[in-house]
Amino acid sequence: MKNNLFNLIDLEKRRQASTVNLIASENYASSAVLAATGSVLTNKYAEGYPGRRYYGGCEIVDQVETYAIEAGKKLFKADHVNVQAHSGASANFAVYFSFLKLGDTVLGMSLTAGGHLTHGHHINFSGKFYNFIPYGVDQESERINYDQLEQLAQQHKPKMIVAGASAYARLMDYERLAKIAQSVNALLFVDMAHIAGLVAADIIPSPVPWADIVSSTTHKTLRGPRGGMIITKQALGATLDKSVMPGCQGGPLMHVIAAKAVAFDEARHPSFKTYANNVVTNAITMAKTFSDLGYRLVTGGTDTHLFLLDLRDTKNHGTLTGKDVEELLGKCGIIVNRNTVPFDTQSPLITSGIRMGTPALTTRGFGKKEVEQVAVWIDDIIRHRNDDNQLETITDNVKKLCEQFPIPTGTL
Ligand code: DSN
Repeated sequence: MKNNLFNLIDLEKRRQASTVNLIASENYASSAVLAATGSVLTNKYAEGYPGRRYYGGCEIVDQVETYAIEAGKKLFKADHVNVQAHSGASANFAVYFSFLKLGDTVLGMSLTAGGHLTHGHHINFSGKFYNFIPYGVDQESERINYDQLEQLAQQHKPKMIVAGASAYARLMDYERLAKIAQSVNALLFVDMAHIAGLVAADIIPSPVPWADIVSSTTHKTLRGPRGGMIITKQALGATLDKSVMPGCQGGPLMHVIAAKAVAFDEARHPSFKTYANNVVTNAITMAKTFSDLGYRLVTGGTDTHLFLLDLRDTKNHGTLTGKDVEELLGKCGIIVNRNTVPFDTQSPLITSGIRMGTPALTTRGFGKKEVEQVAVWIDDIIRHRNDDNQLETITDNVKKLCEQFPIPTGTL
């Protein structure tokens, strides 16, 4: 069994090495992040917080967690940071549990507009426990409709407004969101999971000065271990910490907390700023290439690490769904995910769109030439999808490109 399992890990390593990864929420963690995640800190129980634990033997892990908290505060210029949330969804659960009562009214971006399941979708705990009112994007510009949001806030007087998205390529106006929240006495909660690395590198504006609470994952653009974190204004910190533990979680994952600290330090290195800048430049370049090839992009392009192709515009390819294209590209070694687009009539399992992001391939060292090439290959695969010879040639070329750009194993 053990051997089989390690064979599987080895196979996954090879899969990652030999495919082009365009999943906007994935990345390749450094060997220092992987080493901390795989360390003996996994053996330690440490329920509580530094200096206030329910177990003996916590004198070292206390220092680890304190280090991670301070590194997180420094990186995001934050008053208060909780590094114990196991994941982005757990972080959001803890935020709602801290500051809302069951049934409270909340505004959140709808899933088809680019929001996240935990922002009030009816099949998620958030939509079941709280009275979420969805807001969306403008039909024409496909950007957040702040006027509609303001009007919904005035009408429903929510306790909280949730901003942040999983599939929205544009910057958000945090100042306007904060003003709307203040006008109805609501808390502003921003989930910056997707963009945290770009915020850390100061490539795009930070929600931290504007929001009462900010949650994030640490493994997307931030390139750390799989996990969550929560930032609050000082006055909300004690309530939040109590909700995370003992409210929602038991023992913290000290090995992951150590890896978060490694990632926070890595993100303050000048080379991370270059990386984050390249992520956005690559996304803009790739989006423009698709646009030049005749594809329709949601909002016409991107300001961030991701963009969405709208496959409902059929002139390039006939009728194809997101599911079709995800599967087609996957066979040629290009990994993407199907995604709903604004006002999609397809289900989230089928979708009319494809989401693509550049964090992972930028870590690999892809630049302008390579991302343009990948976009052209994707177009070729779609256009020649019934020509096995063409698909075989592209698949070989994808493998060769991956060999030229191995996944870096070093630390920053
Ligand atoms: N599943 C993540 C994403 O891919 O965007 C969000 O949690």
